Formats: sequence, C-alpha cells, structure tokens
Amino acid sequence: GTLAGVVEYRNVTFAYPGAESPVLSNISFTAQPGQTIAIIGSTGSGKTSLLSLLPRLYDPAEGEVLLDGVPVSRMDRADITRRVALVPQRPYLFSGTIEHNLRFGKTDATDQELWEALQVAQGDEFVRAKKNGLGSRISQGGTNVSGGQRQRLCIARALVSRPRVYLFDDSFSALDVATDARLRAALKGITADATVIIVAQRISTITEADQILVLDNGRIVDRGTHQELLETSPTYQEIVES
Ligand code: M5T
Ligand code: MG
Repeated sequence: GTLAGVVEYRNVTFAYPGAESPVLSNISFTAQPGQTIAIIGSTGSGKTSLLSLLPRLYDPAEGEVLLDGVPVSRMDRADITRRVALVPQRPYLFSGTIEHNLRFGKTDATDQELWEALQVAQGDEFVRAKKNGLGSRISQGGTNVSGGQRQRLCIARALVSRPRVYLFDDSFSALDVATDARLRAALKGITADATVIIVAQRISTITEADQILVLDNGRIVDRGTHQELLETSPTYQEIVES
C-alpha cells in the first residue's frame, strides 16, 4: 500500500485555555513520509505547543491538523497514538522495569525488538551494564537514571511502537555531540519511510533536514533547507551565530 504518515497543519492558530493571545498563529506546513522536518526558534517561540496539537494534547482554535488527510479532531486518540509517537521535551519514565517502560503502548514487542530500539537510541550499553538488564527497575519519574539515559529510553520507547510519525521535542540536546550524531545516523535507517518532525536547539542536529521551519513568536517566519536559510533568513543566521 501507499506510505501513510502525511502530516498537514493548515492555517493553525492556537491559544492556551484562558490565555488572551495565541501562542501559534496561522501555522501551515506539510510533512511527508520519508521526510525530516525540523523546527527551530528561540525559547518560548511555540515549538512544543506546535507539536502538542498532532497527538491532540490540545486542539487549535482555528485551522486544522490533518493526518493522512483526516482532521485529527475527527480521529480517536487511541488511533492517533498508534500512528504518532511523541518524545516529549521532559521525557517521562514510570515506576517499573526498563522493559515495561519500553513496551508501553506495544506490549507484543519481542526482546530482540527492544534491544534493537535501544541500540539505535544509543542506550543498549548502559542497560546491558545493569545487573538485571531489561528487568532493572526504574523509580517513579526515572530519577535513578541520568537525564541523557532517560532521553534515550524514551527515544527507544518511541521506536518500539513503530509509528508512522515521530515527533522529537528537543530529544537530542542532553546528548553530547558525538552521541547525538551516532543516534541520528542510526535513526535514519529505522525511520527511513516514516515522517519525522524534530524540534532542535543545536543547528548540527538539523542541517540535513529536508525542510527547516523557523518559528518566532508563534509564527513561521522563514522556511527552507539549511543552505537556503543561511542565505535568506536573518532570524536563522542569528540562531546559527548564537
Ligand atoms: C510557547 C506558553 C509558554 C510560552 C508559549 C507548554 C506550554 C506553554 N505555554 C503555556 O501557556 N502553557 C503550556 O502548557 O506558550 O511555549 P512553548 O511552546 O513551550 O515554547 P518552546 O517549546 O518554543 O520553548 P522552549 O523553551 O522549549 O525552547 O509563552 O509560556
Ligand atoms: Mg519546548
């Protein structure tokens, strides 16, 4: 069949409940299977808010978010969750084993699939080094693993669920540059025909993206490839130089 996972934001405006002014204004873009779309912009520009509308953590006031041509407002959340994996900016682990945390949402995954996901997420070594391996316990909130380890486990969890669409909210910034590069290289294979949307702080994380959206104060002010934006976007140049 045809590759599913087309994401389209159509003239989306969004304000948090009770807020006076919108945090996102007139956002439009399309992300196709096989593509990586990157979102960059200063803190508070609306990157996390933008991602949150696809899994319907919130619904926009105006415009539409579509998944394979269907407005997500008309889909049930379980259906969206099957197709879209969000790795949140503050990745969350719950009390239980590493295995439970990885299988969350996809209980029939094999051990081999778990290890493969860990390998891609650059998390296999530290899990293997633990006495109980996949059976090692994670405390509530994941306080007994480091921030970078937590991020990698949450990336692995997303991979285990084999979604059509991956949303990575600043998922690589707690990793050192070398680990970030290794992880993204490994990710390329496993996500090759999926749709990938990456929010990033570091330019090196997104230079190869098919399209970069530059967000400023809730608006897409510029868009293009890294090379195009270097030549045309003062906002992007500022981010590169910062
Ligand atoms: C954009 C406000 C936030 C900011 C704006 C998540 C969240 C955000 N906001 C709320 O009022 N309630 C919320 O639950 O929305 O915030 P963002 O989308 O989190 O921005 P960002 O992801 O680009 O920032 P950062 O720091 O992660 O780079 O006015 O107060
Ligand atoms: Mg954010």
